[in-house]
Amino acid sequence: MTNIQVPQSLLTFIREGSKFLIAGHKEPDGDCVGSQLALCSVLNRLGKQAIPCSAGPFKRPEIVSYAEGFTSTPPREPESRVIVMDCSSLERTGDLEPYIMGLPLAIIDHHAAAKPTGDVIFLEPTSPSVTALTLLLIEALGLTPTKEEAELLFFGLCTDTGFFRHVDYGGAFTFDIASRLISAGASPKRTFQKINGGKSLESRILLGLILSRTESYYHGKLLVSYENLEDTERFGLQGRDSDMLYQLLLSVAGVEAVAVIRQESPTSCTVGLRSIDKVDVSAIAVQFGGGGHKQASGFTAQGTIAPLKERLIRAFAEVL
Ligand SMILES: [Mn+2]
Repeated sequence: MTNIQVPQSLLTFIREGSKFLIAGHKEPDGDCVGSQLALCSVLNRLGKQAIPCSAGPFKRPEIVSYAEGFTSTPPREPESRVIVMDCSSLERTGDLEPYIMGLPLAIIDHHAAAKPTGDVIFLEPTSPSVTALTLLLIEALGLTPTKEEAELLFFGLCTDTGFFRHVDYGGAFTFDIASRLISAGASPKRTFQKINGGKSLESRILLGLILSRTESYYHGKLLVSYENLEDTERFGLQGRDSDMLYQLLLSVAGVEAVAVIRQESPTSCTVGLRSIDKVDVSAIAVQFGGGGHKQASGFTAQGTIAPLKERLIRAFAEVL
């Protein structure tokens, strides 16, 4: 099982407060939104006021429907306390920062590189999601999640783990949490549909177009494709589904890394890089002035697709 302990100071912070602003990072994801809304619901059940706050924008299709439940200009009262979820600094909350600055602050996060600042800190990098930590918090408060809270928490667990695809050896804790949330009323089937369904036909056609242009290098270890300005004109930014695109390209036998170049304007491109295991694509991205993680990174570059593609393929020579 797990030895994650909910800090006593966090329980006290919650018990002694009556009005809470529950904030998350800008450009929220499912984990952020699910944690915030479930915690607000729990605080309401405890007879406390809790306001979900986010600077937005709610760009990811699976969370768009939650946007209306959040405010970006929360009221600030003398007795307000702030809980920041899924990030460790006020700066990451974006335009919320001036509204919550200087108030008593608790942090609940699971990012390994985080350097949290706050009066109370619950940082647990071994946790697959902040929603998992939120479940532990609910249980430590002596409660069990309602069906609606369980659905929100399970949603965040699924988005942060790529519906459990990123869970590796030692991941039993993730399924332990999942089991408790399903017992409390969450449905894996409905959650999967909510995350992966609801796409436009145009977005599937765009995926097909980009896939059909894929070229293979280094005996199939590197796959490269691109999206040009005409695509963006025809399908718009909403039509993009990067996660599914990378998933499909990374499923090819023998592939180790994937690059997708997008012409964003007549003079600039963005490049997304992904790898399966051994290749550190963040080292490639850094060479082009970008950054990210070992398995997922990117950068922005001046110029057009063709010359950039040549340079990018050369950069992979050392690692493939
Ligand atoms: Mn998260």
